[in-house]
Amino acid sequence: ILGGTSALPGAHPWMAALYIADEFCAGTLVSSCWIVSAAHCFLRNPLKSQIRVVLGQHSFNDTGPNTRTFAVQDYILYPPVFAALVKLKKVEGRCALKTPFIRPICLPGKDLTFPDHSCCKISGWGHMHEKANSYSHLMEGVVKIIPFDQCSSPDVYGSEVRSGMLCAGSESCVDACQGDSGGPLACDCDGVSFLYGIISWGDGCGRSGKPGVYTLVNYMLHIKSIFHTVLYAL
Ligand code: 4AZ
Repeated sequence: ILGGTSALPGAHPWMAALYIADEFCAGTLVSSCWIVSAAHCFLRNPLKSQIRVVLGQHSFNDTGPNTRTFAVQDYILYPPVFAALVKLKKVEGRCALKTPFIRPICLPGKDLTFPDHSCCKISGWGHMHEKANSYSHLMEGVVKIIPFDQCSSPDVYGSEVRSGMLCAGSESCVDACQGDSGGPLACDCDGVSFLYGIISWGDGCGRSGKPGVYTLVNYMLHIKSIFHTVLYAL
């Protein structure tokens, strides 16, 4: 995350750290056994045995008394909107148990939409500058939803942004960067946080006129019945 601030431990208890072979991505815990992430983290077809998911993590690559590490039972990709679902392998019959540092985020119902210019939060362990070469402790920042017509105009991303995606950015250059993808764009409604977007891609990080692009979670839930079946059948 660029231009953000340090998150307090436990402030984003749905954050998942995905160690995938020699790559790193974020993800979001949406129920005890399921993580939502980004498909491009899996495009080299990693073996399930090459993936570890750490919940309750504060600093990159750091486990401790508040973290729980899981192997992966399975993963499902939906490349058209760059989404992935990851199922955790149970330990003694269970996946994630709630703690002050581990808790799922709410999924939006199809009627929950946040209007243009809404402020939402991003968080992650990704690069803090476009040319950084290390990951960080958990950072957070606020970004604003940008009208689709603006983001799909030729001087921004043109037809690279499609339906099922949303753009968000900030005048103060808060943005996601490498290592943040798969993590949440969390929007609050009446004090409850919802997983509204998945950090996905963008032209660099924090460049003016080049906002971050996110997978629109309610779109993916409602066009792709497998996601709906998997995620709402829990
Ligand atoms: C990445 O490489 C990445 N500025 C994620 C988000 C953005 C850029 C790169 C958006 O994972």
